[in-house]
Amino acid sequence: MERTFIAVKPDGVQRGLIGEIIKRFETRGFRLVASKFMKASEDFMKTHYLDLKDMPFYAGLCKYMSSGPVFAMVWEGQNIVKLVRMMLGETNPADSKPGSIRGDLCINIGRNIIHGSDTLENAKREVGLWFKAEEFVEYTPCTQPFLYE
Ligand code: IDP
Ligand code: MG
Repeated sequence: MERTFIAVKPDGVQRGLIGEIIKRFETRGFRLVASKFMKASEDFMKTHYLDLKDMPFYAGLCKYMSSGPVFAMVWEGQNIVKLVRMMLGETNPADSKPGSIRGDLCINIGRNIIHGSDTLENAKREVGLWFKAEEFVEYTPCTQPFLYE
């Protein structure tokens, strides 16, 4: 089992898309293990996006991501990092296929409504950055034998 970090960005929250986004991961069969509604600081977002520090959009991205609330989540499932990235679509919604979250719900690269970790290594780093150990809820979902052989 893998875990990945997913966040509905401030534009997704403002547009009332938290429910629609959660629904897609729930119906896929993934298991929610932690979540919180919060406003991140600009410094926190600079740490989160440190890999992109040399990009021209870095400052604007971090300012935007800290401008309003985000809905932060950790989800669990087999091969989840890769599968969630496929469900997100491309970074640019204009290149995202219909059926993907970005391909169905947004238009512009700077307002692409959702974040999802891109590699298992980054997922571990991001989960640890956003959540403390006591914020994880342990439970056994009754669906496990019907989702996994
Ligand atoms: P990802 O979110 O698909 O992993 P990254 O390359 O990690 O894409 O970029 C992080 C975020 O930075 C994107 O989701 C998007 O919000 C923003 N971003 C990426 N490229 C551009 C750009 O060319 N202009 C404006 N914002 C961008
Ligand atoms: Mg990324």
